[in-house]
Amino acid sequence: MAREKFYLTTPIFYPNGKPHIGHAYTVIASDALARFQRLDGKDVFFLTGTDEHGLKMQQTAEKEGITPLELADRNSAIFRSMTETLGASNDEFIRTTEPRHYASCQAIWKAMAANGDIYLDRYSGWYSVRQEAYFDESETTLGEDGVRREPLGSPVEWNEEESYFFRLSAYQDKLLALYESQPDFVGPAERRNEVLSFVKSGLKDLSISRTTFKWGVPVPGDDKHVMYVWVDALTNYITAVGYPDTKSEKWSFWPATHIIGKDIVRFHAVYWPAFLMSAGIALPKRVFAHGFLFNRGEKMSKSVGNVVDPFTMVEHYGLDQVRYFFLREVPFGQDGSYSHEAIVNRTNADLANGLGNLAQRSLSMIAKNCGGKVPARGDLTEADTAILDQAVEALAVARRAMAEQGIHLALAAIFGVVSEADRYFASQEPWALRKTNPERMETVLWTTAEVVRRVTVLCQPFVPGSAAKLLDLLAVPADKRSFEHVHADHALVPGTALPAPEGVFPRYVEQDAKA
Ligand code: ME8
Repeated sequence: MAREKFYLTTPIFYPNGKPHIGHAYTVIASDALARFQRLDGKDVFFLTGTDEHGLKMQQTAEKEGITPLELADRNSAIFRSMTETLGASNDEFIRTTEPRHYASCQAIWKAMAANGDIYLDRYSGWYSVRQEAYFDESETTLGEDGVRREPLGSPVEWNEEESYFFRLSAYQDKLLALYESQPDFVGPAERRNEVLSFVKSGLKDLSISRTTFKWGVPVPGDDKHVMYVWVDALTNYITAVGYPDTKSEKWSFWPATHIIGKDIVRFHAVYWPAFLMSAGIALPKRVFAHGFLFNRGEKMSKSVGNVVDPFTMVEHYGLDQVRYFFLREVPFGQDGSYSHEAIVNRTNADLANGLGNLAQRSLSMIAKNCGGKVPARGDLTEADTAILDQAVEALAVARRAMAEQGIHLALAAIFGVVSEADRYFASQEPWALRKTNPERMETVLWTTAEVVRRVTVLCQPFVPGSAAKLLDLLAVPADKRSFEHVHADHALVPGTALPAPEGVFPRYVEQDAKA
């Protein structure tokens, strides 16, 4: 039977500078979502990349005295290496300067034009280079410093030129009908409301080309114009799955679920579906916007260095620690903050003292008392069955949560089982049973190890490296690690030889305390 397809995207990032922790956050969260569906049996295509055209890229390059492509090459490579450092499992990394992308942009442009939605006129209005967006005069404010700014604070400049327009105004009712008929098209609810009120307040036609600079995809049939960078950028999502070749095998991944930050909801939930409707292309399944991260910088320890640099952060705390922290601590969809204390507290409590400690205690008892083999499983008591079942139930809860991007809720359910298993282990006192009832001790150790196995299989999307090590320690074969194997049918087999146990989640120790 053909597996269900699942296509997930991150925004493509501007490589006008180096990646920061906000970019890393989007990649980590999207990676967890993609890995989860893969482990749950879907045929997943996970895409990230860089957005290399536009005035911002051109101006930054000019300041540095290099070409925009040189700037893009240099920084795109750093973004790519960030995805590797973060353990991202993206299937492709797209760059908008690739030839296949030019072809795809020109094809969607022609399709929109053929539908009568593109016309030539003059544009005059305010443009923010930082946002790469046009603003109504009413959306801007003139500061005391004489600088006019858009609502997020970046300066806008007056721009007047010949421009192609997209007939966005013709899509107001169709978009409202979309949000109505597909209530989960935009999430979370706050973002959906924001989009609804923006569209209800009336849509103006959108300027979609520029003549004052050249760094973009040429408009088909009119080389004086390059496409507005957002037309080009959004189109990456279909380029990557083969557009305009909609007969290709890859195209069967479309439509996608788009994960973005809350700053770019309007582009994804208003402009993008309008372009797609115009071009006769299926609409995305969902656009989910996460919140913004804020650095409680003053609390970060000096030894951490530049903490907004994702590379430094991973080096300092460990990859899975960083991944776990952001995924568990910040409710996905809401704003969040990070600080040294919060990272240390969260990862020490849940990883080192939680799952790590439970695994280490049970596995070292097994090594010492059961000949380094999976212990014998006697009759199970109610307490044994209860904790074993909880791990299976956590899969159902996590599945429901992840279907709605509730990453923190999935993790809460999974780590709830770890806490429960800790209490089970403490109350069963296997160390005391060693002399009084060794058979029962083995059953308790088997149960604990089996719960650790189930929980660890579920942890893979979030802390992939550590979970793999832990599954190695439990001698779980590589092809027995997907979610279908959480079930009791795939339980640890007594007598299986286990490798010597070792710690998987090191406890963070303060630098000063180490000295
Ligand atoms: O907007 N907290 O690229 P960009 C959380 N090229 N996430 C953050 C963040 C923060 N403080 N800062 C940035 C663009 N992000 C366009 C996108 S898509 C077709 C084109 C993340 O480099 C968040 O995902 O400015 C946000 O949406 C994205 O980076 C913006 O990245």
